[in-house]
Amino acid sequence: MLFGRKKRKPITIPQKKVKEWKYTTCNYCSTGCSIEIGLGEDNKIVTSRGHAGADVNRGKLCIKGILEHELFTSPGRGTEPLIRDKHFEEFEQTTWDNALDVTATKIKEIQQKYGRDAFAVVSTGQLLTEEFYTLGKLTRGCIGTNNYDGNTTLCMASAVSGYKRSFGADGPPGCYDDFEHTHCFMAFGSNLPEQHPIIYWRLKEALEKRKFPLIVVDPRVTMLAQFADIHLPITPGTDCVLINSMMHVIINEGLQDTAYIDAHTQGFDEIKALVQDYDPKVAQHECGIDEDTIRNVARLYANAPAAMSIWTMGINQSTHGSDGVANINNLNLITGNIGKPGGTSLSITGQCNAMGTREWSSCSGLPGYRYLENADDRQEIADYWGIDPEFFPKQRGMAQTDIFPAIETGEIKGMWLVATNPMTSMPNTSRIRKMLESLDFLVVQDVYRDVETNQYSHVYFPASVWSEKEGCHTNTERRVNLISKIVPCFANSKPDLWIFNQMAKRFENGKKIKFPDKAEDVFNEMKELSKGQSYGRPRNLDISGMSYEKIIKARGIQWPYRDTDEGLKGTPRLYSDGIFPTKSGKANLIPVKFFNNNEQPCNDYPFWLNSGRVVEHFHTRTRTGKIGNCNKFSPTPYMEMNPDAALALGIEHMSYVRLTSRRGDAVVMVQLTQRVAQNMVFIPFHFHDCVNRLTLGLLDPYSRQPAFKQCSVRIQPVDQAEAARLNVERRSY
Ligand SMILES: Nc1nc2c(c(=O)[nH]1)N[C@H]1C(S)=C(S)[C@@H](COP(=O)(O)OP(=O)(O)OC[C@H]3O[C@@H](n4cnc5c(=O)[nH]c(N)nc54)[C@H](O)[C@@H]3O)O[C@H]1N2
Ligand SMILES: Nc1nc2c(c(=O)[nH]1)N[C@H]1C(S)=C(S)[C@@H](COP(=O)(O)OP(=O)(O)OC[C@H]3O[C@@H](n4cnc5c(=O)[nH]c(N)nc54)[C@H](O)[C@@H]3O)O[C@H]1N2
Ligand code: SF4
Ligand SMILES: [Mo]
Repeated sequence: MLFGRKKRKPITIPQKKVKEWKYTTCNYCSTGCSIEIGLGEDNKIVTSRGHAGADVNRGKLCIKGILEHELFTSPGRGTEPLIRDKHFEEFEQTTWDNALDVTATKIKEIQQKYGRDAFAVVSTGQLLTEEFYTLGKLTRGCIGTNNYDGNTTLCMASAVSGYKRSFGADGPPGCYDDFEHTHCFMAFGSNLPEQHPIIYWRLKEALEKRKFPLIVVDPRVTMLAQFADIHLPITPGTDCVLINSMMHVIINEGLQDTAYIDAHTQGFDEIKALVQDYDPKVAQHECGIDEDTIRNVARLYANAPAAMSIWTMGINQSTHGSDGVANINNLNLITGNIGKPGGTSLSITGQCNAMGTREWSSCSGLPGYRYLENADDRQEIADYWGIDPEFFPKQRGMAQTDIFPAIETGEIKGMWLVATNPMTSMPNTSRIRKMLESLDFLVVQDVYRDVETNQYSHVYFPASVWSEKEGCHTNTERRVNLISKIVPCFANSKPDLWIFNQMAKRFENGKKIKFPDKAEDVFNEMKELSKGQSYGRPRNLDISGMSYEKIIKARGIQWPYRDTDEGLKGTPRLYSDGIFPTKSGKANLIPVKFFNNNEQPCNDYPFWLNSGRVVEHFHTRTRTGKIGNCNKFSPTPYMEMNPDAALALGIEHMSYVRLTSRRGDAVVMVQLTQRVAQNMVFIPFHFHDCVNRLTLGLLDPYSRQPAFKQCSVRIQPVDQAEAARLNVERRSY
């Protein structure tokens, strides 16, 4: 029997006529989806699809990945190197040789006049790992500045710092497969459905097979919170109080895993003593979660045969970021939930290759998780590169968030920015603008010449993007995957690897160190450096068994994967044997005493200002701002506001308002929604001259990561016609 219209014509999607599918990996978020790009008759790209055989995404892609192939010819791409004397003059087109010569000369001039560290290099989490390793060689081995860091300080630094303090080394110990085994899932400050849609899909799949509690800690009713069994709308910045209080309940009720604690951890007595101060009766007033809920969640977590936590920026971007991570690790250690299926402390990484930069870029040390502070590590790398170990500093220099203020004090005179856009992404825009304006020399290396930061540069290097080049990424679950070169480089843009190699030739040590042209040869160097022992135990970050061929065949391999390993699987979990890369082999339990040092709402600035992301945009919109559908979903800077709070101020849905903080002001459109509480507003940070004009960005003492999500503002109505005009002017894309 037929239903519906008799002559219904089924919707048909026109055939795309794909001649060949090419393998690559997504270059936006850290989920690490495998993509196949379809080439038509004339080798032009006609479509993309998720790779059905890839374990990460199993054929799925999100809205960004599916349209990523439109990037190659998107507007604003850099075509030729550009140069000018002063940042306010017009650019002139120049040759690569001249742009590189001028830059090398300027770097040397600044270093001779003011010292080696007066020139800073700031990179990203979005290059290929081979490029990161090469930039590290260039910066640490040739240029020799110690003020070298990346935007991962805005993003993952707290996770790195917390992992190192708890386990002795960086590296997320869990994997997506843990969803299939867990009996209790707790997410802190992470909005998976929007920010890691395919990780969320993996979680949903697991939940559909077998129900387990989903607990979400987030001051905002995010999409993940809407799907949660228990939502804890925490007072901003107080996650450590909640976790201490959960541990209070667990320890006082004897729910901890004493056998695991005794065998694999140190410091339990200190934790036990500290959490006595965090009785839920008291803690509830500080963290905003009622005492019964704290007890209930603590019991659920501790009684589960396997429980896991994930977290993202709600934890990392905080003055207690590193402590928050250490405390999540504490919770998992005392309940015996590390390294077992479904029991883990899994930091969800941000950018596509934030892991690659942590592993290989030498930003915070030397390649392969080696330390500048360790003489053996310095010697080993100096020998491998063929230079004098005395060329290396003996301790790490400044982080990105300290490098910028050092421009104000005159310590930093020149800077090279690679694939990052601080004019939009750093806190307190007007201060950042003044810093960039006052540099003697700024070189910007970006795929787009219209990126806001390029307004302040003296030299611009046009870089090639994503599948215009070849190399690896590492995703959230330590999976190394391959980006293949599928299209030629756009115009006269060059791969970042090429740019670094050319620059190396202009420095003395560049003649001593090998700088291979081919990405795979660079990968082979990294493989060699990943082998062997670290502090008397086999190195975890071991990729010596991998090759490009094997990676494609497996659609990504998780490290450690040693040259003695059989099969293509890699290692899904770290620390399954309960042995940690610390001196004693035991994990550290770290007591976290909480004190509230955030800017808090007050009479003058009565609202919490929270910021983050939406699914359709990536960061500062250099890419998604230009790709059809992505920008159509949210083309305008906007703010989520509670309807009752708006009513009290006479503010209407879809009207413009002005926000003012102690730093500056911003005009945005209001979206009324119950997602935010009456005393809070939320603004996606994707728009230039918007939320980061307002943010304070106090720094975490360990990681130097800014607290992007906690500061205070006031809100006033504005002249609607003027605001609309301003908004049109601002929408430059
Ligand atoms: N679509 C899209 N996806 C992305 C990105 C993107 O730009 N667009 N960027 C990638 C990158 S680099 C990153 S780092 C990740 C970020 O991924 P997420 O961290 O998931 O995203 P955010 O929206 O920054 O912040 C997550 C949540 O933290 C909450 N939060 C704020 N303050 C607190 C607090 O004090 N405690 C707790 N528990 N939560 C709090 C916010 O309300 C917000 O919902 O996303 C990655 N994926
Ligand atoms: N208020 C607020 N601010 C935030 C955050 C927040 O939650 N709230 N989140 C912070 C976080 S977690 C992050 S990660 C940062 C991100 O901050 P940014 O790194 O400044 O943001 P992006 O827009 O990703 O900048 C990357 C640049 O690299 C370019 N690019 C892409 N691929 C390549 C390539 O292969 N080669 C080269 N040379 N260039 C390339 C892009 O065009 C883009 O201009 O923002 C931070 N800022
Ligand atoms: S989930 Fe992340 S990695 Fe996967 S397609 Fe979307 S942006 Fe790309
Ligand atoms: Mo990030």
